[in-house]
Amino acid sequence: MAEIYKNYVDGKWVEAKSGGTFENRNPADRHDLLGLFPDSGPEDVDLAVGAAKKALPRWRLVPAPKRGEILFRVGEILRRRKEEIARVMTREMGKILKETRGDVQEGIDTAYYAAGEGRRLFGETIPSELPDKFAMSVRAPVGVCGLITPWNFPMAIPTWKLFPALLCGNTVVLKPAEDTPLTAVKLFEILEEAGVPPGVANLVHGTGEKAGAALVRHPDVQLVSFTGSAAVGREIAASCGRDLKRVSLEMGGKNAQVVMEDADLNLALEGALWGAFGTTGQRCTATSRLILHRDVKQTFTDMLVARAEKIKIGDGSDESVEMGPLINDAARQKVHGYVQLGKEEGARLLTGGTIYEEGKWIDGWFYRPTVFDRVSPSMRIAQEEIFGPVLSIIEVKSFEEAVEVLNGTRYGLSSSIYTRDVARAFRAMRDFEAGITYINGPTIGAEAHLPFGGVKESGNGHREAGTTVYDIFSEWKSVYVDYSGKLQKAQIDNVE
Ligand code: UN1
Repeated sequence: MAEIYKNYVDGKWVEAKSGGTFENRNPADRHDLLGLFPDSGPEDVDLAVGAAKKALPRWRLVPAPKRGEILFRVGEILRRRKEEIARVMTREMGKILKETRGDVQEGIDTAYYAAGEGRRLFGETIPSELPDKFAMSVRAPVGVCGLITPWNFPMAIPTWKLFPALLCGNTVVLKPAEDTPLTAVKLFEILEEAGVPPGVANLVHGTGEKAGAALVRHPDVQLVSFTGSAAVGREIAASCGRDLKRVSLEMGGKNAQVVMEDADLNLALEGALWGAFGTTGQRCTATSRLILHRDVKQTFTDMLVARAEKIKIGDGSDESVEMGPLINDAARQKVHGYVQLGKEEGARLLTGGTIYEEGKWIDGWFYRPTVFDRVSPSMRIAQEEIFGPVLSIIEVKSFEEAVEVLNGTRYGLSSSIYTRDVARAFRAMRDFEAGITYINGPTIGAEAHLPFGGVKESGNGHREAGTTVYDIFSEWKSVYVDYSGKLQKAQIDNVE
């Protein structure tokens, strides 16, 4: 019998009202069933939002340093349970243990950061224009927040949203991706153990179409924070726009690594391999375009292909494996479809481009590391997010052309350049259209205490992580205190 998991609403573990469930299976082995999870609908979302609304008046009055102390305990428990959660995550999501440990670590770092922020959460004091008058700005919570998160970082991304939201005094409902619900259950067990009061954080499982959409549309949800595809983000933004809700979106990328002729090629090679094939290419920050200066193109391409062919594919729970499966069958079909398209568009397939099903791997969603050469910047494989281990090489003649190619997509999340020329490095920092730029590092590796997000269709102007995420989850209020004892009109009304 498969284990049956539940939603977490108002401090209790409950089934979906309909009694319906969905399966959670291991992407490395489709016969491995992790459990059944509630297939929630609008009525379940309504209960969770109701609980969050009810808990808000008390939670917003808990002093921020105290809210921070609870989050510190969350971090401590996450640290204690790191290995157990990493193993669960590898089993439900597929990425290798080193990476799932990193994913949990990002949650730990985010918890500690939020805990510290509880003793800051700064506003400003500003001198008033008038005598005997004091002016300041303070932060207030926004209200009930609906959080919708993807499967590729099953712990890190929920914590990026949840911890700052709670620290600011909001209450939340999380709808995690249906491919990775068990990691979310672990997180909520920890919130409960750390002493997050009932109703403050609620968990509703289910699909985006049913549970996610109901959360976005619920009239008592004041803020929606979503990480996922640009197509879904657009729908969410439209719905929130109509209802005048605050909405923060982190969406796709078509991130590029530039390798100039003066680069340290061995260093750039390690970066490209990690950026393109780490997490099987399923990071929003993954490297999917490699822009090579023509003077190093052939050498670098040969080095890359030789190494890509040696990557050990398999079940991520085996410590010697370097690349796990894709998340599910649909993802693999999408990746394979793009590979066919690349060939039709005239790109040259150098390696990979096939499903990997040797031996027992026939039961998982494995795909070979794939490299295309002779890709032109306008091809669809160079423009659209593939979200798999597929890297497209584009040759350029100059730094200026590299910038133009790098900027020539709808997206602008992460970017990278390998060069030894300090002037070029600074030009890249200035001219790359991206929320994140790495100099002599791959496109992945964002740290939890710096702003994370992208320009153009990668986002809608917000930044998670860093200090900036605290602006998403708080409302600014300006406060004036007049101690003159008389009516002092505003400065503009006193000017002769
Ligand atoms: C994502 O790509 O979906 O920079 C998040 C990184 C991680 C976070 C990535 N710290 O790769």
